[in-house]
Amino acid sequence: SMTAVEEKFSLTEVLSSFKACLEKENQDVLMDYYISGWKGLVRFMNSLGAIFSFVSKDAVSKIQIMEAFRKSSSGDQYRSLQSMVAYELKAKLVDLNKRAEHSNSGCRTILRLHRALRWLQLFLEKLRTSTENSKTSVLCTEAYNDSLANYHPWIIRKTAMVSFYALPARNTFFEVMNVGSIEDVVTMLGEAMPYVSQVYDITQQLYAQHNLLDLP
Ligand code: 1Q0
Repeated sequence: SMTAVEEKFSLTEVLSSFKACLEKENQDVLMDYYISGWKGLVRFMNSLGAIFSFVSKDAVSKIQIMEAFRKSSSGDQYRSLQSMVAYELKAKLVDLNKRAEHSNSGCRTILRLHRALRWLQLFLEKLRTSTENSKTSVLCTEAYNDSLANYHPWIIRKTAMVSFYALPARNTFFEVMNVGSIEDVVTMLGEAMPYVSQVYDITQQLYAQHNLLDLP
């Protein structure tokens, strides 16, 4: 059922979570805002139709894993991505070579979302610079092939590609964002995306520094 809050929901608010993620002093990426950004994105995805439920189910399960860590007795350790990495590595809570007793570590779970954030970044940038004749399925496929596809097995790539054909047209996308005119959307994305990129870059650097970019 739709609540008043859901009806007013706009992509501007969702993307502002990624701005709020970044702690001023030390550039830490704050977990609660990171999670709430993802929750907002999932709501958008759900509004695009049931065909994307295989995507949103996986995103939701990863969000839930992170929420459980945050609510656990070691919740404080998960305050930021930086503190999570330090804590899980020190306490040997990360399966580094193959999934075993720590198959759903915070580090490997966030890595999946992090890779998906790259897709989002590429897709929204393509949407921002697209023209009236651009096909969303093409923009989405290109963004996917340059990001997530590299980590997905054939069967998921195939399913993803097929579902992209069900994406609504460019204009519908702009409407669903609930930001205003196409011009307003372009302006908003131009302002908000640098924050998403910053979150992506800082996370990428953190993971590279600790050799965590290939976690199973
Ligand atoms: C807009 C349409 C959405 C298209 C999303 C493109 C990504 C497709 C990915 C399909 C794969 C999902 C199935 C599960 C994959 C997992 O195997 C994989 C790896 O995890 P694991 O535990 O098996 O190692 N999981 C992932 O790679 C994570 C995938 C999460 C994808 C979340 C994407 C959410 C994006 C939402 C934004 C939609 C709205 C954007 C624009 C708003 C405009 C109105």
